[in-house]
Amino acid sequence: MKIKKIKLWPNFDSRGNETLKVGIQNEKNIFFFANVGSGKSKGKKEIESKGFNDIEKIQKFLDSLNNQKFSSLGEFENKLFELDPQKFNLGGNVFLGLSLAFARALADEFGIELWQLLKQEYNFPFQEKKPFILVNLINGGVHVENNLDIQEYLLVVDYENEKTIKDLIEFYFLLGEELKQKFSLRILPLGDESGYALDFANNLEPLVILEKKAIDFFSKKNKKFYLGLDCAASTFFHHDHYFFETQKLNNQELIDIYLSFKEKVNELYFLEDPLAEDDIDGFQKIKQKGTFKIIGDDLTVTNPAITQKMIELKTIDGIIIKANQIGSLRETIETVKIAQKNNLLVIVSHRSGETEDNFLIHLAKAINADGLKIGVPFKERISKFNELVVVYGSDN
Ligand code: 2PG
Ligand code: MG
Repeated sequence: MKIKKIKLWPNFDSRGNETLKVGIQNEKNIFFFANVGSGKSKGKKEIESKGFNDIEKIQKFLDSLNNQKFSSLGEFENKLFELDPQKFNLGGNVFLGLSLAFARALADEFGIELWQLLKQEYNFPFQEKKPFILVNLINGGVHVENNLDIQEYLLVVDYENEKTIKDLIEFYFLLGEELKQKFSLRILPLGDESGYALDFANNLEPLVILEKKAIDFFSKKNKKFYLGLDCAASTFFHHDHYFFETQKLNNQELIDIYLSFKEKVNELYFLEDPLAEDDIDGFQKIKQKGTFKIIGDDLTVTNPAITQKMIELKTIDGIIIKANQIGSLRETIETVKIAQKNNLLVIVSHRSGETEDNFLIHLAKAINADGLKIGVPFKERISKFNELVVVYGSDN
């Protein structure tokens, strides 16, 4: 495909932060876009993003790609790596955005969907597999100013079709009504991912409320659910200690708290980043218990070399895939392949600062992901759920 022109636009994410929207124009003068969001609880080894101040410099840097022809996504990515091997000039957001916009243009030329193009390009087998979805119903941590140390309280259900989303919307509102009544509130504050973001008695209370409500709701529908937490524990880890509620804890004491949660909330199953990203010893201890599925996010930052190392160190059972953590499609796929080869659960995730770009649903389908973490089916997050119906099919 011949690139006529590349253009960047200053745009904004769901938190109002700067993003750079990438457009690649083909010979028919049609632009194909990508707009990569950003995180707030970031791993230390994530690739930097670029903002508005960098537009002019990047635009000049990219001019050398105008009027060039690339026969495949792989060839185009080779060129990007040749131009900017460390992504210092483009930043992870633009580097990734370029690959995505190019992939969309190429998919259009071939008359196929983005997920089909990615599947072919990176050689993933076709599977009739639908993911489980992790729905972030109650928000805490750095995503909101309430008193919860834990960042995300996740309900996990298998995606079947649009009825799953309808159920989740109903559940979201019923939970909201319950919280209003319980805490005598007329309106509920919402967090960065539009989950409920009020103060609770402690970090356990939201889990107890969620489990009770979910048992009531999903047993009537004959549907299995699990619960999960994204603890994002690096955010409450300072000077070798965890500052959790009013306590200063070592890793064993924090692990004991998670184990005590499990005793009270039986369906608690997934723990993402339960320990800080530098606390390898803590990750090894909790994984060894075998009580939870331990998922790496800040720990692994979608980096193939780090992921390989964390597998060897026996720290994780699964991995969060956020393409912008590493900033390229190629390395994201490398990470996925390492994870799949080692039988890890692969969960594709959004960022807390999202855009209208729904590429992650296509990425999930292309790589046969086990899970998808996309917030709540409400407000700015709904478009990811709607894309799920398009990409994974509906009943109609
Ligand atoms: C996470 C995410 C997404 P952020 O920690 O998993 O829910 O948050 O994008 O702020 O890193
Ligand atoms: Mg996380």
